[in-house]
Amino acid sequence: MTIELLDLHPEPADLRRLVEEGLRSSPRQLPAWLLYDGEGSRLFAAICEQPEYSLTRTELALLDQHAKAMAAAVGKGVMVEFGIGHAPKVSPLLNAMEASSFVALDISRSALQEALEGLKADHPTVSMLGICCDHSQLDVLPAHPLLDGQPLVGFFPGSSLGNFRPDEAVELLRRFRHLLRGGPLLLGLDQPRDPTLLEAAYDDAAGVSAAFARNLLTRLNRDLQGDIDPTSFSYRARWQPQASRIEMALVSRCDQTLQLAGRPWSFTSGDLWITEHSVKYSPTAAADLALRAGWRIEQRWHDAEDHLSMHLLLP
Ligand code: AVI
Repeated sequence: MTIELLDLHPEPADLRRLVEEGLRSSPRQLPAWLLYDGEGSRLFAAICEQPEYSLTRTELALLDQHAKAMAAAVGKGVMVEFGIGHAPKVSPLLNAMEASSFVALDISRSALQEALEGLKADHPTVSMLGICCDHSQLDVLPAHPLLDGQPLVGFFPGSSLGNFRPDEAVELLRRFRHLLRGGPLLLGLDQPRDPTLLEAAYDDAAGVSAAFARNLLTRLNRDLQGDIDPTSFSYRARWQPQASRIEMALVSRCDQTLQLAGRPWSFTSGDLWITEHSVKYSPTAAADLALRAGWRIEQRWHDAEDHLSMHLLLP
């Protein structure tokens, strides 16, 4: 049983266009997936280990506890995980589903490779396919024997949907409905809670969240011939109650002009470069979102404190 990788990663020309669009917008903000080059994916895995960031631990425990019930509820099918990252969560589900194949998508080739190799060690009989791509732009899954004619089960854990604007989140859920060809989707979302805890989760004492945000600048320097000094930006994470989200931003420490993608970009001291939003959905808000995208929530599993839920969405 092998691991196969397909590369549908965006071309550098697309990257330049996206970055120019994002830096011309007000406030300045780029798509969150740009945070996940190899180093960004490694730093995100380190965030998941921080004591302040409980999301990953809570979700893993929830999956361990309810994998059998989830497997029974989704039925038979090839599991397709959107955005697997460095540290896969799918293991208990593969066991409970007695899976013979698994397909993972991720924007980072190195994270994808590493995640599938790690999974393979625990599931040697499962055939694995990795697709390196931006799943928010994918119109169809590529033709492949693991996918062709098979019923599919989607898996989108980690509250990653929260990193999209609500209108984009609806669009993404619609896209998944189309990609999954009538199959169900397991969607993990964390919920609004004490703002002090949330702000600490996104600005940990060890500075890993700040390093993750600054790595975006290092990545852009490398990929688009920039001269940005990452230390010329400070980092902050703020809870914005009206939008039910954490805003993560780099803040220019001084007046400066950067070179990037072959042109200058001016920042005055205090100017924001938003790196990410993380929207927190209550169960009601999640149900509303699902409905707008043509899904309905059939079932919900949550932790004891009701901070995080795994939802079963049916078309
Ligand atoms: C991947 N995603 C769900 C994380 C989150 O919680 O919004 C990204 C993250 N960024 C900084 N910390 C975590």
